[in-house]
Amino acid sequence: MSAVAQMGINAEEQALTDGFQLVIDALKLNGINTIYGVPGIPITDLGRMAQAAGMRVISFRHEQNAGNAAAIAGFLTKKPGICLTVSAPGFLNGLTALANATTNCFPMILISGSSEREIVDLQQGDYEEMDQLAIAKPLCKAAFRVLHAADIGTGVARAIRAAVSGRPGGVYLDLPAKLFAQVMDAAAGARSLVKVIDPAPAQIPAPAAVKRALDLLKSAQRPLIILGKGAAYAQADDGIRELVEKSGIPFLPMSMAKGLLPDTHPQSAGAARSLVLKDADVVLLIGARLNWLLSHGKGKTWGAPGSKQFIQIDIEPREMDSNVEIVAPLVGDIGSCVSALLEGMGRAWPSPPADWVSTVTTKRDENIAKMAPKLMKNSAPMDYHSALGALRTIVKERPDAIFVNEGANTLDLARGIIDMYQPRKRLDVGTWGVMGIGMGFAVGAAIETGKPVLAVEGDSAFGFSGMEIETICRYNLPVCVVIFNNDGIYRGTDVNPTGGPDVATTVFVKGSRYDKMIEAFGGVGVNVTTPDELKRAVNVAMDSGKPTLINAVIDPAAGSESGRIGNLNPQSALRKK
Ligand SMILES: Cc1ncc(C[n+]2csc(CCOP(=O)(O)OP(=O)(O)O)c2C)c(N)n1
Ligand SMILES: [Mg+2]
Repeated sequence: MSAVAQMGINAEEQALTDGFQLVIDALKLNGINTIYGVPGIPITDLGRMAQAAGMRVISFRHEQNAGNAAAIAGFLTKKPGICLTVSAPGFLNGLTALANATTNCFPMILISGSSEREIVDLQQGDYEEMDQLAIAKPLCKAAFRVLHAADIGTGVARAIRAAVSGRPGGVYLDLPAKLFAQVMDAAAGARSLVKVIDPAPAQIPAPAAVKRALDLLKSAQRPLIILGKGAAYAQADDGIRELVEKSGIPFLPMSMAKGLLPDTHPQSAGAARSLVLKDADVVLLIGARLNWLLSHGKGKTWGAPGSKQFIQIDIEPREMDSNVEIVAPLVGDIGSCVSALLEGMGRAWPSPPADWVSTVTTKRDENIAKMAPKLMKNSAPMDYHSALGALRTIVKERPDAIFVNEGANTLDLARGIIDMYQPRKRLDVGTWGVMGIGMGFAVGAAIETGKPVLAVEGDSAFGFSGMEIETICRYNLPVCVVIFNNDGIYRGTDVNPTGGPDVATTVFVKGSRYDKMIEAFGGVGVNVTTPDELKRAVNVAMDSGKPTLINAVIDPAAGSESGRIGNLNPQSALRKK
């Protein structure tokens, strides 16, 4: 072939684009610059090309952890986090994270490669054959498949809108292998892309609904504000703080709303939870759902039947009345609803009755004082309180670090003991109480925020995503993992009732040294047995920013069954304890 003819072909190639490139261009056009995933057929080259195109492509050891990283990226940034997987098994591994994201209202998009439609639909046994779209549909907010390169722009745009508009959630985007190799004219390809304008439009509450809510709130004798993780997601931090402070009403943060206002705020009722839930007469829910975490808004926790009236702010109209009657529903996005309430409150909003406020603060201060001595013990073996007492000081001194937390006792006690000072710094097991979010959340949070991460993990909880410490070392992320090692699930002391050679179902190898695991990947491992040693080791890790894993030896007898939710274990009348 002549040199001139060769040049002609090159020029022609330059004027073409393909499915791989269009997916990357569509994401970048919409400001999405990070992908979390695991490579393999048919998406290996997609990851390579995305990296070559300047995107951050973070490869994990298991898709569930990549999915959790994407989900928490969505929570922290209000942009959908992207998880990229291979077909069938990789897709299924990512699906747990997608379902969990949807349950928690985190915007994410699971993009999975899939096998050839012709073969899948005839069930002829293709490589990693699975009808992924059908399987994903009931587990997420929306699911789409793109068959033609010219539709990639529309597919990505629809996925983004579905993930972040209204109540955020998980979206599945199915991209069959053949799509990536499809070639089309580059100019037509560029024109086919869609930049999503205003992906999460404000939803303004109706004035009558705002008035109804304020009238009820004003009439309250014992008002309470409950902040949920939706309030944290909204990034309406200043407005929410102003609303709480202007109203003078005690507030209770749900777990991932901690720090929206500091836990040390004078109006915080965090340490008087039982009292405020039982005795409040009007409750304003801001981005918090009346699910199991709030005992469904009824029963013993909530005091006398009929003693409560609820005002609820939620972007999803169908959330109203899901568990109990909502007397004043306020449907809209949280930022707009809070602004409308503030405006309606005017200048002269009356303070809540002083005896209510002082009852709450007295109870809170009593409970805090009761707890204090337990947090100060410096002995071995550590119990949860003494170990958490050490970490509590560290978080106070480093309020902008991100705190990731999972486990049973390790979770429930840390939630109560560790005060948070800034919004969106506490990331945990969320609505499902799922184990396995730890390392995915830690990686996602470190990548998205650039802040140091402190992940406090039960030894069981850690095991669900533990292999990702290699990922943390590979990307040299400023993550310090502390494992509360009590030799098992809830406790390390159970015995096999038969006396047989198998250990009990809830216990692990005694005296495990998780710190040695990270050394295999060049990270720093430390074994600690006292709160002072723990404090020292965490401070060194946080100062250095080096990937660190601290094995914190906890008394195997210290925990209780299922942490704080042992009451949810079914009890048969036949089973004597
Ligand atoms: C995916 C998943 N599997 C199982 C569970 C049940 N579960 C709840 S807490 C927990 C582990 C608790 O042990 P650990 O993390 O060591 O915390 P500890 O109470 O011992 O401090 C398990 C397995 C769950 N919540 N999620
Ligand atoms: Mg444990």
